Amino acid sequence: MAARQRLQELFEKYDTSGDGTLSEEEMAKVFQALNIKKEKVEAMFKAADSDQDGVIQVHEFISWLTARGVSIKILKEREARKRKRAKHSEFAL
Ligand SMILES: [Ca+2]
Repeated sequence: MAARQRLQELFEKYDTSGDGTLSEEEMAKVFQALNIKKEKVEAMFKAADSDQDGVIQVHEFISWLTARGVSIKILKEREARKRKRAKHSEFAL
């Protein structure tokens, strides 16, 4: 699967409200997955929100992760671990 498509899917997964953007609340989950410290979250969010409208659009999300050299790999591994843990849950994503 192309990296971009993978990131797009990731975006959609974290967009729990399904409104096509990631709010600060939704991004908090991304930061959590990346083990970003709480005190850095605000600066990180601002860095990602390049048009500064207070939400992260999909292109912002993709270019932010790409610019950070993140870590589809890291996220993938974490996802895989999470999936393993959630294996027996009927509602696991
Ligand atoms: Ca934005």
